[in-house]
Amino acid sequence: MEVTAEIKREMFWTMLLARRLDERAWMLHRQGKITFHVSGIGHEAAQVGAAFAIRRGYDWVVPYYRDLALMLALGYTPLDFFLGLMGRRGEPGSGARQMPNHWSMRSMNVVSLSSPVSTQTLHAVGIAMGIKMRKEDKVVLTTVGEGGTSQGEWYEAVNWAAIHRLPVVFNVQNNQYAISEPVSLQMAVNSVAEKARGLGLPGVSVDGMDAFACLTAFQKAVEDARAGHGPVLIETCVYRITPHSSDDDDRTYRSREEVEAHKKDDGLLRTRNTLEREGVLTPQAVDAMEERARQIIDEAAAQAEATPYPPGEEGAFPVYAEEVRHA
Ligand SMILES: Cc1ncc(C[n+]2csc(CCOP(=O)(O)OP(=O)(O)O)c2C)c(N)n1
Ligand SMILES: [Mg+2]
Repeated sequence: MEVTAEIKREMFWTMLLARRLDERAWMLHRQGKITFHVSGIGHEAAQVGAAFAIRRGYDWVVPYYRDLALMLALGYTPLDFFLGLMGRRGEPGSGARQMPNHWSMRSMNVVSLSSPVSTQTLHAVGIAMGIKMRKEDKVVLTTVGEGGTSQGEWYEAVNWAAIHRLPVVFNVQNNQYAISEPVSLQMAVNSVAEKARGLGLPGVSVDGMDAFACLTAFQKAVEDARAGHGPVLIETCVYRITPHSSDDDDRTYRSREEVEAHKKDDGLLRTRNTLEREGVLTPQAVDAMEERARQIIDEAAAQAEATPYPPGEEGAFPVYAEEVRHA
């Protein structure tokens, strides 16, 4: 697929919107308007590269909590995001009963994750098994952090997908930390891609700050999986610029110098520079996008804040097929 100037601009816009939304979430947290935020800052380029490689709305997506940019590329809206953060009525995934960032979107074949890390990898493989049994040509994209690949579930799922040559693209967003735990204490091999090879499927490591390198890698993996050649693992090497979540103080386990160095080589900046150099974007066009993002975010945040909390009775709905009333 040719990556036109239009597609490049759309990818950049999605990354920019994700970044500004995420920054607003941190601000809302500091203002005491939300209680928790888990951030995708630093992961956007890789996520957008993945999202633009699949047939959106046709293929299945089983994401993890950092995937704000991925979800925006699938049509999740800033209002959806804020309703989740603020726990307000009408949040599309769970009616505001899930934690924030436990995305789901029925219309786009996005399946919600459970909070125990890596369990979504098993769900993705189950869906892929169904696709194969029905002889469909759909692909499942699933994401996880590198720490999640230490879980037993991860090995079970990837092993099964390799044995049965299931149409899954496993994306591991390796940001070098699982909360405070550095990658060197998560694995004795040099990369997650190496783990994949040990389980019998191709493992590719790609620079996750380079949105277009990611797009190319995911396009190839999706094509192979769709053609029936089996699963592929893509490790996107990113960096989590923020603390793990709003409950984490990352000063206790990594230096400020390390974080600052990564900020200078961030995927959003890099994409902007590349596109300006190619003449696909001008500084004026970026300014206009910034203004548009600010307006969209202001409106969505205000709308979410004006939305009431769900009434207590909605707590059990639609968990049960029929309304349950307690005496
Ligand atoms: C089974 C399980 N253990 C521990 C946790 C708590 N926890 C939530 S996120 C996280 C870190 C995961 O790190 P990684 O997989 O590298 O993803 P990242 O957050 O870095 O993107 C942990 C330990 C959990 N949710 N589930
Ligand atoms: Mg990690």
